[in-house]
Amino acid sequence: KSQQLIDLEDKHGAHNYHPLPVVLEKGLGVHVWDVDGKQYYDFLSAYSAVNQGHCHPKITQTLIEQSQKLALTSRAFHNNVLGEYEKFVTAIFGFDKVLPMNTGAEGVETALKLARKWGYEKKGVAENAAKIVVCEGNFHGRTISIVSASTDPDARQNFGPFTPGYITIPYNNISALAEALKDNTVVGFLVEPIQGEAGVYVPNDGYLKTCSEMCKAANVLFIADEVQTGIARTGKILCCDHFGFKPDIVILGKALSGGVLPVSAVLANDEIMLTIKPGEHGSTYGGNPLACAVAIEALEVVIDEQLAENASEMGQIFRNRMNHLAGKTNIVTEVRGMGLLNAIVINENEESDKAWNICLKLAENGLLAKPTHGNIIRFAPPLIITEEQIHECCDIIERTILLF
Ligand code: IF1
Repeated sequence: KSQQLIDLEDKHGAHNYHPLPVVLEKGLGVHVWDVDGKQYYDFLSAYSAVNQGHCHPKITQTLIEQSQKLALTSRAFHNNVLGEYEKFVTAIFGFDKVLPMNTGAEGVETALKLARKWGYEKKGVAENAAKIVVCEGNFHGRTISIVSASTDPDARQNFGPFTPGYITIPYNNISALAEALKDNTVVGFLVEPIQGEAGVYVPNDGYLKTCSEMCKAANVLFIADEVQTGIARTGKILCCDHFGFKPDIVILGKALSGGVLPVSAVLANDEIMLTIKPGEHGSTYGGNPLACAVAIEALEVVIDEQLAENASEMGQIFRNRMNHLAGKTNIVTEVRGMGLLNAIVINENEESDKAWNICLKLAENGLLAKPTHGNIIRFAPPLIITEEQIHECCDIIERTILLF
C-alpha cells in the first residue's frame, strides 16, 4: 500500500521533495504510524511545527469547535477572536503589537517590509535605498525575495532575477556585522538565533546580544527569525531569551498553531508596527478566527505543560547521551544544539550518503529523522517527550549507529 501511495505522489505531484520512503497515516503525541501500522518516534516534528505533539487533544478540540462556529471572515470585518488573540500573544512575548500572517515565509516577508517601511519613514533612508543584512547559510523561507537573500545554490538556481537590497555576512562573526553597519542605508539585521536548516549552528554565547547592541547603536532593527527556534523549542519561549536581550522584530510560525494549520506572526512595538497603515499589507487568511483560536490554545498548552522547561531538561539528557555515543564511535564527530533542537554530525569520509542510510535504518528501528545538508542529522522530537522516551530513543539511535 505504501508503494501505491508513493507512486501516486510521483505521478501526480511536483517532485520538490525527496522524502524518506515512509507513508504516514496517524500521529498522536510523540508517535506517528505508517499505513502498515508501524509505530515511529517522530524526531523531526514537522520541522518543529508540532512542539506540542501530534494532534494534541486540546488543540484539536479547539479546531473542531471554532471551525463549526466561524472559520474565516477576511479582515474586511472584525471578528470576536482576533483581539483576544492579539492581546494574549503580545503579552506572552512582550511587544506592543502583532501582525498575523499564515506561513513562516509570509512572516519573514512582512518583517522585511516593516523594516524597510520603518527605515524610510523613521530612520530617513533615501527611497528604495534600504538594505537588510543577512547571514551566510540562512534559511528564511522559499519566496523569491527570501531566496534572494539565500547563499544556498539549490534555493537560488534559476529563480532569478533576485530582489536587491541585501548585504550578506558570515554567521557568528561580530566584526563582519560591525563592518556592514557602517552603511547608513542598512535598516535591519535578519538572523536565526540558531541556524536550523544550515545544520543547527549555535552561535557563540555573546554573539546575538552583542549584535543586538551594535544594531541599537547603529539605529538598525534586530529581526529575529524564531520560526523554528521559537515556541519553547530551545528551552525558552524565545531562543533570544537565553541571551538576555529583546529583538526589535520577532517572527513566529510553525508551532504557533501546534501543527494543525499554518499560523505565523510578526511582533514589534508601535514605532515599527504602526508604519504600516490600513490597506498597505495583509492576507486573506491572516488573523482568521480559526487560526487565532487554535494559536491561543497552542500557546496555552506550551505554558500549562511547561514545554520550555521540559525541552531544556530532555535536551540536556539527549546531548549527554549523544556525546557519550560520540566517544564510542568515530562516526559521530560532533553533537550540537539547545533544548530539543539538536543535531549530530556524521563522519562521511568514506560513503557520501551515510547520514541518509543511517536515517533509513533509524526508520526501520522505529525512529524518524532526516539529514539536513548531507552529513548532519537533526533530532527534534515534540517537546512533550518524557525522560523514559528520550532514553528509549537514544537507545535506538545508539544501537543503529553502532551497527555502521
Ligand atoms: C521546506 C527547516 C527548512 C524556517 C525558518 C522561516 C521558515 C522556515 C528559520 C519558513 C521553514 C521549513 C521549510 C521546509 C523545511 C523546513 C526547514 F529548517 F525547518 F528544516 F527548509 F530550512 N524561517 N522551515 O526554518 O516557514 O514558510 O515553511 O512556514 O521548505 O522544505 P514556512
